[in-house]
Amino acid sequence: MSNKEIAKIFSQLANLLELKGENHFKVRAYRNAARVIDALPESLEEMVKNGKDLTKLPAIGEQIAQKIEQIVKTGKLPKLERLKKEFPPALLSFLSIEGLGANRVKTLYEKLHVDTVAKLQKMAKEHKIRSLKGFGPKLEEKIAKGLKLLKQEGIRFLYEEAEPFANELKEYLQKAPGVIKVEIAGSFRRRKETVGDLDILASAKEPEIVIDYFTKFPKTAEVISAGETRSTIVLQNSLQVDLRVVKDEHFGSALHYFTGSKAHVLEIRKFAIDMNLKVNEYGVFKGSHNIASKTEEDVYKVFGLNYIEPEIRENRGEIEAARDGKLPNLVTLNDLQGDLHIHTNYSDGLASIEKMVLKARELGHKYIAITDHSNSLSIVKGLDREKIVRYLKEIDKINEKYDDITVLKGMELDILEDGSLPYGSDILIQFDIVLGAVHSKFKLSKEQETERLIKAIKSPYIKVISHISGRLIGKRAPLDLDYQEIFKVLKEEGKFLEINSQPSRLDVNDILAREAKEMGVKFVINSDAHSQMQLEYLKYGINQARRGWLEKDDIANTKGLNEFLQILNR
Ligand code: DGT
Ligand code: CA
Ligand code: CA
Repeated sequence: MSNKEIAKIFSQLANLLELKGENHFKVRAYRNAARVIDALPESLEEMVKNGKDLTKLPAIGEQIAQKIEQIVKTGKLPKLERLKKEFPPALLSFLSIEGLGANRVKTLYEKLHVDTVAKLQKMAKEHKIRSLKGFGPKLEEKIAKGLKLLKQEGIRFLYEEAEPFANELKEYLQKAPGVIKVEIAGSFRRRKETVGDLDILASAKEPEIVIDYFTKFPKTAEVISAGETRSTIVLQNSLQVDLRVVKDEHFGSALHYFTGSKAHVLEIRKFAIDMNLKVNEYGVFKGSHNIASKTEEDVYKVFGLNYIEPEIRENRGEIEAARDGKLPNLVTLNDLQGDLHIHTNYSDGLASIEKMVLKARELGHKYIAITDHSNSLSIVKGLDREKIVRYLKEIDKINEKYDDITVLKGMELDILEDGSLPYGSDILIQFDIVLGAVHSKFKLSKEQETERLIKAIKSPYIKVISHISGRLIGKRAPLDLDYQEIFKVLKEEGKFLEINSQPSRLDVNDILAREAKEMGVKFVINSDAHSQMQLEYLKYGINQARRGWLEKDDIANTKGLNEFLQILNR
């Protein structure tokens, strides 16, 4: 069981106890434990197996340690199972709606008997929520909006949530008797930020044996169907998994079909008709003659197309580009030489500056920027000058100590409501790189928000705009901004647009990234890590960049340090 799964159990436990009205110290203890476990670099399962003392970990006491052992050994926590039976399952999902904490969810449940998404939607529509104590029209509107997001995205899994299951399933199926090839297809292979379900393709001489083995996957909660060549299961975490087993000689065309997207596959089909060919999951047919089916490369080749990477198979012009030899040469993780958005325990990160630097060196970065939050570097009534001095000195010391990595002095600066900055030039001038970000006040009009950002971009100190839309996938809608106008200014000012690699942000998204690229904007891809483990999140940012057709040259942190600093300070 992965740390992520264990963390999720504790966070659900905290939520349910809160709904129940338990002592809030207890609730907080579980929530803190979830946060620590989620960010832990070593596997808890391994630690338990090796008899390590878990209470040495931060936020893990005797009781929580016992629970962890129980989870690792049995796969579940009886206390959580019991609590889950006390509440309708929809209440847990309500908690992910912005503005709804446990108390309010409880009120909705007790006063309006709201226990399904549909009922909550109905109550919002009939304006029955606004008159509840502690609610009001604004909140009612927010709930309605949040519900919409929940329905659109909330039932989907974040790519990163699905990833460990995809890997585990692939490894498992590779051990199925008689299996030849196994590949994860569908939106997961296209590296979409969320996936509706996992689609797996395998090849074998005797599909039934593989299907039977598949339904015995240990984390299966329910077998929905198990036919001769296809099967669907639902895992314990409610992720659905479809398996198709084909003959090995059809693997390429089947992989192309099941990778999708539907729109891309349909467009290829039209392309085939124009060439008097027919295409389906078994191959490309000229009359009754199968002329391409072994590999995806073969399939594209018979159409005279260059190979199209899965990330851009969305029918957004990739087929024409493949025909005309104009496909982008997509950026890869190896191209990155630095990471410019990293938090430490100077603000809300879990590790020290040095710990983050050590991990970044391990990952092969040539340079990084430590960028703690501006408000953590201030005290209530203004700047904490002493803290800033300590912070900057510590970075100097680390630069003296390690000669194979350069640590830039950075800060993630809150852009104020009117677009001005909370610090003056006396402070800002001491920093190598300042990221501008909007963290609060998601309530201005579109024009005001756009103005706010443009004003910040024009400040000589701000070099990067971080997580521009402010969205949290499935939880908080993106800011309504005039993105084209902002991209124009970014380009004019030579400032960078961040692709934030946090799995629930992935901000800017693929579509906006491509639009910005076409307008000549340059990017940085950053982890926004709050722990050592999260430094590896860059791979998710890379996925999003690739989906946005970005190439090495579009991204400033693919350059060596000197060249990077040159373009940064141009
Ligand atoms: P998802 O699961 O919502 O994240 O998105 P996908 O793209 O994984 O879609 P899914 O799971 O419904 O189907 C997997 C692939 O199978 C899809 O990308 C293309 C192929 N496929 C499924 N249904 C159809 C269909 O009705 N027509 C065509 N042409 N292809 C289909
Ligand atoms: Ca799918
Ligand atoms: Ca599917």
